[in-house]
Formats: sequence, C-alpha cells, structure tokens
Amino acid sequence: KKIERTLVILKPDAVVRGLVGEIISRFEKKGLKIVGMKMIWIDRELAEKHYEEHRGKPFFEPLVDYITKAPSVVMVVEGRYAISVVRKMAGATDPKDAEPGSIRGDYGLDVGDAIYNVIHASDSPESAEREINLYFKPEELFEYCKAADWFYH
Ligand code: YYY
Ligand code: MG
Repeated sequence: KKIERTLVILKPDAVVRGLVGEIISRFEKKGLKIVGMKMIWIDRELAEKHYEEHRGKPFFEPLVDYITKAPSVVMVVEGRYAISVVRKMAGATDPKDAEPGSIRGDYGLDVGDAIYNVIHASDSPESAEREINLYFKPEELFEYCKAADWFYH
C-alpha cells in the first residue's frame, strides 16, 4: 500500500494571503490525513537547517528572509504515496511554470528576491524523515481513524 508521511509547510505568503484553509482543504479532499499541524514563526536557525542543501546558492539568504518573514503553518500529511502525491499537488518550484490545478499554479505568481511559492513539500523519503523530525516531536504526531478508513482498509 505504501503509506507515507511527508512534511508540508504553508509558507508565510500562504498565511498572510489567507490561503491556509483552502490549501488544507485540498489535502483533505484528496484523501490525505493530517497527522500533525501547528503554526510556528520559523527563525533563521531553523530556516538555515531546513534549507541546508541550498546553503551558498545565490537565493539562499533571500529564501531564509522569505520563510522567516511571517508565521508558517507546518503539517505532516499521511497517505498512499503521500510524498510524490503532495509534490505533484504542489507543482513546479517557480509558480509561473507550475500547472494550473496545482497549488503553486493556482495561488502563486509574484516573487520577491527569492521565489515565493506558497508551499513546501518534502521531495523524498529521506528528506521527509529529516524534515518531519526538524519540526515535530513524536508526541505531536497522531494515529487516528478517519470516517472512510473502514472502507479502504
Ligand atoms: O523543492 P522546491 O521547493 O520545489 O525547490 P528547491 O529547488 O528545493 O528550492 C527550495 C526553495 O528555494 C524554493 O521553494 C524556492 C527557493 N528558490 C529560489 O528562491 N530560487 C531558485 N532559483 C530556486 C529555489
Ligand atoms: Mg526542495
């Protein structure tokens, strides 16, 4: 069945533009399960850790500025092939290239010094595990049944 967990961040632009509810709603409708969620104001230390693979690139500092500019909503989303499914739902990195129907394709366009693209989603099982541990303690993640679970499982 390949049930996976992935880290999603509704970035500061999603929060200040009032897109949080709409984006969460997409994951719910898709059949994904939210197993952890909170609002946090990511600080520079956490941002630099999160994006350490990009350290030294020209967009690194602007990216850290962007992600620390206002609060974010971080969540762990669970479901069948959740990592690749949520990446597809997010769409291409640059919102001008992202397909309509994807989150970045539907909600983003303007960019700042960095690419402001509304959402982060883990890109592999290894990054999902690393990123989930960066933002959540084990006791902040929950196992529970949703109404349709009896139907599929
Ligand atoms: O995984 P994803 O978020 O789609 O893109 P990455 O290549 O990992 O880059 C992380 C983050 O950095 C991206 O969401 C926006 C920003 N960024 C940028 O501002 N300018 C670039 N040329 C590439 C990425
Ligand atoms: Mg990435």
